[in-house]
Amino acid sequence: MEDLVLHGPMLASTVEALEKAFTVNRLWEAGDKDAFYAANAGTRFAATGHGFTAEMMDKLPALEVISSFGVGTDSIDLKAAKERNIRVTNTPDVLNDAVAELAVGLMLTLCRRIVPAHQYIKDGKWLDGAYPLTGELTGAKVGIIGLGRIGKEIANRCQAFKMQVVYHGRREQKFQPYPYYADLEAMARDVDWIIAVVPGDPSTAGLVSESVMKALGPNGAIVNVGRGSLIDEPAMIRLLKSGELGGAALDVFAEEPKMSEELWNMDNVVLSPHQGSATHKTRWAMGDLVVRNLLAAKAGDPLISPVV
Ligand code: A2R
Repeated sequence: MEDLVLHGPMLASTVEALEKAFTVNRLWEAGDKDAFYAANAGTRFAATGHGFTAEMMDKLPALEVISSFGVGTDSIDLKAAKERNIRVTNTPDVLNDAVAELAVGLMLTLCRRIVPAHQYIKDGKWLDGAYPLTGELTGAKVGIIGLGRIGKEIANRCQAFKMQVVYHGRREQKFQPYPYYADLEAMARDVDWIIAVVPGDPSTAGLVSESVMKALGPNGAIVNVGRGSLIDEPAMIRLLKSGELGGAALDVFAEEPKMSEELWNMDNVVLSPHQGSATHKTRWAMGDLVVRNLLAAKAGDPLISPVV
């Protein structure tokens, strides 16, 4: 059977499917890494949910395809792959609904103060009086940064909540029904919520800057389901503390799983441990796409979802 390098652990269903077509060689389990790479010098295929460096590519000189689990490819050295004629695939679309529902869930949780209200009951405080009034999503304006595959699903769900949807990206999408802002700061000034869902790459690093968050202001809040690198995190923490930014609901962090512990105890913050696509159904579908890309590569058929 054809060999395959598996970088790190994957879902049991994915590994099971891989093992039907490949001899799966587990990199993370190898005690002697040099011996592992030497034994896989002729291996053409790899699967990963943990990125892929240029150094790894150099150690696998026959590599033709890396099939990556996830839509974001920021942990894979795409430039190095291109230079070495290695194709890379990802798992777009199958996770749109799961990420979109978490984005809206985080926004709702922050807006209606669901976490502190839950704690209020557990602390026995309801017996002494009603919980304070909260904000409401109905009629509020939300600006989506990145009206892509996931962004459009978020927009659909925000409309179901009777919100006004606008968006920012590098270019206007003429056939979308939502108003476009070329200037992110101008959008931030006009909206109550920002939801960020762009890829993590040099062009998006720090896109949600201190000035954007100041423009969003004390009555505004940011939701991030893209990558931690999109937000200037130290500035965000400062602004949340001073009240110059109203709130934040975050599924991703610059140095995750680490983050400033200051975020843990803020009442105007909701935290989630990178759960966007983390449902049984979606993770199964992502794994299935990882496998289907590799089967296509092995058969010499066109790749299903190539990135490069
Ligand atoms: O800029 P455009 O018109 O190409 O729109 C893309 C937008 N985008 C940006 N917006 C502003 N400044 C940038 N430098 C920039 N770079 C990209 O992000 C597009 O609307 C959106 C990305 O959409 P998709 O490529 O369809 O990605 P998808 O599947 O929605 O996933 C987005 C990200 C992943 O890369 C992961 O980091 C995370 O969400 O799960």
